[in-house]
Amino acid sequence: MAVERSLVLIKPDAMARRLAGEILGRIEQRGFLLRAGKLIRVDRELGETHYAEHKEKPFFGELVRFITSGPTLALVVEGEGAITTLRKTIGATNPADAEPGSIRGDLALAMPDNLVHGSDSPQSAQREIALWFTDDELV
Ligand code: IDP
Ligand code: MG
Repeated sequence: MAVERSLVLIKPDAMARRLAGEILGRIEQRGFLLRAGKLIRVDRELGETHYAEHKEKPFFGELVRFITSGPTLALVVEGEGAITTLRKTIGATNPADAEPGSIRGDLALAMPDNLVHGSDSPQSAQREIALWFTDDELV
């Protein structure tokens, strides 16, 4: 499998619940490497742009309110299968369907507050990393 990069967001619910260390620990223990990181209070424009693919969904307003509700820890992680394998570590979008052992399956119950974001394809990863980070923030 190819070495890939993914945008990871430790979302405001995870920050409020003091789960940033737990979540980052699981990602690091799986073997992924941190290439960039910053704590951001997401504004409406960034939230709407990041989640633009969901603009027409009934939960879009709730989703943007959620992602702008408190600090988010944005990260770029790298490793083999950093897209698909990392999304397995994160677990299914709806925590009710997420397998025990995954981050969402162990630590979350509902949506939109499902703790963590991981890019869903190489194209999404490229778009999202460019949206959240400048080139010189990647180490
Ligand atoms: P993903 O985060 O697993 O990639 P997406 O389908 O891209 O899932 O949805 C983006 C985010 O929108 C989810 O992580 C979750 O926070 C929120 N979300 C998705 N579906 C719903 C819903 O039906 N109700 C409320 N929030 C939702
Ligand atoms: Mg998604």
